[in-house]
Amino acid sequence: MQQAREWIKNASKIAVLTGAGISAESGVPTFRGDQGLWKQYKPEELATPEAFLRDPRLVWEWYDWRRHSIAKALPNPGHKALVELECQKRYFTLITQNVDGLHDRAGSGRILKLHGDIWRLRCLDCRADWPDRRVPLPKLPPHCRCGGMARPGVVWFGEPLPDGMWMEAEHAAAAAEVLLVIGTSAVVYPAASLVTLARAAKARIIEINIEETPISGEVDCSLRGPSGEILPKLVA
Ligand code: BJW
Ligand code: ZN
Repeated sequence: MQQAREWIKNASKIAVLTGAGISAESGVPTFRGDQGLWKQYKPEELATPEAFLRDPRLVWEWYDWRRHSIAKALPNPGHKALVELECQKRYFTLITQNVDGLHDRAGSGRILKLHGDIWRLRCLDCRADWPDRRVPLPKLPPHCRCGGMARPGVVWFGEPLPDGMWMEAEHAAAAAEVLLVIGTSAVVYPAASLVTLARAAKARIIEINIEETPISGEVDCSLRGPSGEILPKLVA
């Protein structure tokens, strides 16, 4: 912990990669693990473009339910510690796999949302993209002004990440002196490859997770525990 604090204190360029675990203490379920969403729901039935085309209403019911539970959640001390860190550093990039919007609500500035945003909708016909925070949505599936069907503004398996965002994330990871990897199982690509990229560029890598992950063996420091407790201590 002391060593990690020193690395963070002395670095001017920091990149952070977060995953579902950072929102776990806000009451938002993670995907994998015993309490994870994928225990109850199969990814290929809900989080792929094929699943959506097969049964848009079913997929929308799942997202509407998740929007409902996320709307009640509040940012936790882990999200807030990252806002504090952003204020301290000249070069700071927050890269998240999360779609829940809790980093925004905590007050983080620029956020690279690799997997999109559950609070945005996108038209399948005209490609319009707009925010919609209504919970529940009045009609499922929701529609665009043009009459086309809308989909959640998230990235499903097999889909590319939002235009340009991946390049920015790669650039930040390669330029960082320290990469913090928080609350992610690090099994979803290309997000997980940022760790390898930062490592090749000689960044110090600090992992915060309650469990061991596939990257635990290749990081410089693996802090085992809840991010809502560890991050405030690391940043203070
Ligand atoms: C705590 C904690 C606490 C708990 N404190 N910690 C290379 C190799 C192999 C496969 C691929 C590859 N490249 C691409 C692929 C395919 C695929 C992929 O990665 N598959 C693997 C799973 C096998 N990737 C893709 O398809 C991606 N697209 C792509 O590559 O496109 C290429 C392309 C280019 C051009 C044209 C076409 C295509 C897209 C991936 C999209 C992922 N989408 C999801 C759903 C988002 C929408 C939604 O929310 O519904 O994103 S899947 C899901 O997993 C979600 C998450 O962001 C993502 C990662 O999960 P995360 O955040 O790591 O959560 P968990 O639950 O796994 O882990 C939580 C962790 O927290 C655990 O470790 C806990 O221990 C910990 N924790 N409490 C600290 N309090
Ligand atoms: Zn439209």
